[in-house]
This record gives sequence, structure tokens and C-alpha cells, in this order.
Amino acid sequence: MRTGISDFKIIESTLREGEQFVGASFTTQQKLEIARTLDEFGVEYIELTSPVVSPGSYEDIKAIVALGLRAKILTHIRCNKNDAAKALEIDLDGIDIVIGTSSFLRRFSHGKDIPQIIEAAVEVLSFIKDQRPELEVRFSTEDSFRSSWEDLFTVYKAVDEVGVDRVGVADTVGVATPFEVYTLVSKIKSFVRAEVEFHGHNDSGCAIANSYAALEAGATCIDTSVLGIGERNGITPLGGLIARLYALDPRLVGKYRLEVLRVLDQMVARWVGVDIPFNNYITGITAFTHKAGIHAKAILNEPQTYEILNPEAFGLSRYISVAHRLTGWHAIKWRAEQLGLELDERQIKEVTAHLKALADEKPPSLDDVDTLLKRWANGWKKEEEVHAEV
Ligand code: HCA
Ligand code: CU
Repeated sequence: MRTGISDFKIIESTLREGEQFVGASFTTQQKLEIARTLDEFGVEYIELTSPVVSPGSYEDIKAIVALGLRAKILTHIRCNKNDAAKALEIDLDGIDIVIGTSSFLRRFSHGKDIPQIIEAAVEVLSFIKDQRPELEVRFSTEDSFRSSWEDLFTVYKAVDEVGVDRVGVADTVGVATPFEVYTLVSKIKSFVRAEVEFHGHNDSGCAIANSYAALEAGATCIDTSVLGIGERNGITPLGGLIARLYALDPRLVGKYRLEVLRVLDQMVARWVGVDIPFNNYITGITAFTHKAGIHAKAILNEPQTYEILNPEAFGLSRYISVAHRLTGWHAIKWRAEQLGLELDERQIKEVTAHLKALADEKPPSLDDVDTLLKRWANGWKKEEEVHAEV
């Protein structure tokens, strides 16, 4: 393997962070279907919206727990006893607690200073541990990268001493760079017993790279959502993280049913009212489309020349675009073979030249290519030559 990463877990937050996406308002049935499909894919954890959000959310958490999935079910709460008490009413596998530590959030959100944050954290953690010692608990600091790192270390040390299963680093505003993530996670790893989790927003396009940097630094849990949906432009997309890791070594993601990714992306896109972006990782319509003649020739000989992801591993297939002026005769030959037409190399090259000339007039369609190939196969070219000779 090209990487030190061996084991990691996905904390799938489509039903928590994803619900914070502007287009998301999942019905109970949709939540159940998303949870079931995430479980089929094989994510280790499914994080759900807080039970205090609404009576419906509370009931939906219970309904998802009742599915008896293999994935562990978590809920996400603020750092207070009231939220924790509500979560404790449900037979969950774990609770994720979050509190803001940046000066912005301390001043404009909850108004607590660091000693007060620690006091609240210890109180809530002890409350949960007293009642349900077997529950997995995570404590995370919102807006970690705009917080003083000294403050963060003080908070993480305090919660680690009380006993948490995971400490969470949250790039709430998508400001962190991979190097910063690597540095912060490495430092935290050096003094906590708990596992480290990373949650990264994508405002500046670094969510996947940052998640990867966190893993390289020793984090073992990454938050994702399907298509990356979440607040603003969202967080680390499940498919993007999978693509990143598969490209390093397919064995890293061998524990997941990769062909289910397409089902998840399509399902969530439909239910939040968006299209899957054309350039989406793995499931975008052009993700496995090859165009230039030089690429097509090499791909037809050996797909790995221009593909680091094998579409078949995801239940998808590659597409070679042949109808354009950048095409080459190998691509045209391949198309002729697909159509079951027998043309020799000279004929194929003639069709290619003809198509390129046509393409300079107007963009041809695949139908145009097929028509040309059929005409040549039926001797049309010969007839034309005959006409010319007359
Ligand atoms: C938010 C909170 C959060 C929490 C992340 C976490 C964030 O919606 O603002 O619990 O680790 O991005 O900080 O999603
Ligand atoms: Cu978030």
C-alpha cells in the first residue's frame, strides 16, 4: 500500500449534516430508505439529527434504530444535559456532542469561555456515562481551525480524561488546508487516548484532501454525506472519499459494497432536488468518458492508461466518445466493431477523415458516425468513386 492508512471508519452524516442542506427535508420513509441503503453500502456509523429538533425527528430516530441495522446509530446533540437526556431515552449506539470553541462562536453563539465549556463538557459526559456507560460518546469542537489550538488541547485533554471514545475536529467553515489538518490531528493524537474524528466542510474545495490528511495523521473516523450535502456547499462527499482511497489502494475500500454508491447518489439527488453534478466523483455522467483519439486508442488497449478507478468496481461502465473532430481511427474502428460492421483499415481511416471534415462544419452525433460506417460497409464509398469516374 502507498499509505500508512489501514483502518478507518465512515461516520455517515447524510441524515444529520445532510438534513442541513437547503434542499433536504426527508420524509420518514426516505430516512429509512437512506439508512438501509447506507447500511447496505457498509458504512460503520450513521449519524442522525438531534432528537430535540422536533417530535418527528425524535420518532424517526426511534424508527431507524428499530431497523436493527449493522451500522451503529448515533445522534448529534449540543453540549447540554437536556439534549443528552432526550437522546438517552432512545436505544442508540452512541452520542456525538459538539460545542463551538472559536472566539466567534464563544461570543456570538453560546457565550461560554473555555473553562465554562470544559465544565459543561464534564457535566454532560458524566451524566451520559452514569446512565449508559456502554454508549459510545464523541466530543467535538465546532470551528476548530479558527479556535486557539492551546484552547483545543485543553478541552480535548479534559474530555479524554473523563473518558470519550472519539474526539472530533471540525472544520466548520471549510477554511483548513491539508497541511493544517495534518498538523493539528498529529498533535492531538500525541496526547489523547480516544480515536480522532474529522469533519470537514468544502467551502474552499479541500474537504476530501483534508479528510485524507486527517487519516494520514492518524485520525480513524471521517464524517461524510452522500453527494456532500450539508450546510452551504456541504462536507466531504462519501463518493469522493471512496474515490480518493480506492485510487490509493482498492483494498482500503474493499469492505464496502461499492456498487451501492450509485444508488445512494441517485436517491439522495432526487430527494433533495438536484442533479448529480456532471463531474462528480465516480457517478458523474462524464466520470468514465474518454474523448481524444489518443486517449481512446490507449484506453481500448489498456484501460489503466487513463483510469485510476475501475468503473466496473462501481457497477458502471466506461464510455468512449467517438463523434467529434478530436477522434481517431482506433475509436472509429471500435465503434464499427460494436456495430458488427466489417471494414478494413483503409476504410476506417477514410470514415475517420470524412467525419473530421464533417465535424468542422457542425458537431456530429453518434448517429452520424454510425450512418457513415454503415454507408462505407455497404459500399457507398465505392459508388461515389464510380460516380466520380463517370
Ligand atoms: C454545524 C455543526 C457541525 C458539527 C460537526 C461535528 C460543524 O452544523 O455547524 O459535530 O463534529 O460543521 O461544526 O456540523
Ligand atoms: Cu458540519
